Amino acid sequence: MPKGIVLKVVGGLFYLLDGDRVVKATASGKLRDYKQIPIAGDSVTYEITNENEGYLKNINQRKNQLIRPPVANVDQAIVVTSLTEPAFSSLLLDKLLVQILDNNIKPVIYFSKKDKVKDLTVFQKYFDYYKSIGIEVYVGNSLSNESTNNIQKIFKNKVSVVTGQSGAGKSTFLNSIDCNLNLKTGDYSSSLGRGKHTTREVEFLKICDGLVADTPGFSSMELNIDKERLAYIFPGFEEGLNCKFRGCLHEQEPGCKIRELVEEKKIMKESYDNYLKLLGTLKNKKEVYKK
Ligand SMILES: Nc1nc2c(ncn2[C@@H]2O[C@H](COP(=O)(O)OP(=O)(O)OP(=O)(O)O)[C@@H](O)[C@H]2O)c(=O)[nH]1
Ligand SMILES: [Mg+2]
Ligand SMILES: [Zn+2]
Repeated sequence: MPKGIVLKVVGGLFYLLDGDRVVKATASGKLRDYKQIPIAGDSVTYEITNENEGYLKNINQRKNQLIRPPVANVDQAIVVTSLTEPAFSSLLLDKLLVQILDNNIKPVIYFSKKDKVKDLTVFQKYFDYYKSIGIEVYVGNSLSNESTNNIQKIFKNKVSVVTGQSGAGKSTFLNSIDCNLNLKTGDYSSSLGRGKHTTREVEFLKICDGLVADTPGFSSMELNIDKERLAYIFPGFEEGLNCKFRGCLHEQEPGCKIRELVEEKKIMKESYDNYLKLLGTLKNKKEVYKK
């Protein structure tokens, strides 16, 4: 049976990429017969019914998946983070990184809109820090393809997804990598403090010998993870995970290696504070849930 990758899902129709052709498939039988509902990025088998039409038969097991945006089987997630409009937030960046790392996906950071920033040195500490903890970091102006030329290589033979706030510049970034994509972009609204939710659906596109999913941005997001897992996968904590106590939440526990690394400035204090904030939110959530 032929195989394909789900490029996008629109109103019950699945657009499947099989080699060079795109097949529009409906789901055979009822969707509830599937153990999972097919999402973009799924690898599926299908039956051909017409020239470019078919029935989706089966979803192959996913190697990973993100809930928001809903995509499966990606090699890397590129977090598009604007330095301004919308304003940079290291808390949001850390939150996004947590979500990606929690799903065993490799994160890459692209800081956009460097041309709009008067003094770029203000942000240098973030560029340096995220690099120092092993994350690929790029800084660019997506309106000039000159500055995104050196990023093209990361898409080669990979399945990627871009994620980030509405208005951060995800679609503009992808257009700058390949102007044939011609993705719709929208203005930043200073009264709303965010973009205008221009991209409406998750869609995989061919780019630089790879596939990339443009996705709708969001204005807020909630983490769905337990505290122990947060303490384990938080970006930058990897090196220090030999605290004295197993399951250390890196708060006030004696012999906490993470706190030592914060003291030694190997973990950025601001990022550690973000960790404590996220931990606090998760703790409160549980209490509410128990009541
Ligand atoms: N000056 C400048 N403007 C940019 C840059 N990147 C994006 N923009 C602008 O930011 C606005 C929002 O860009 P989009 O690409 O639509 O943002 P998005 O992240 O795709 O937003 P959603 O689809 O709503 O999630 C547009 O007006 C872009 O022209 C950049 O690097 N420099
Ligand atoms: Mg967009
Ligand atoms: Zn600890």
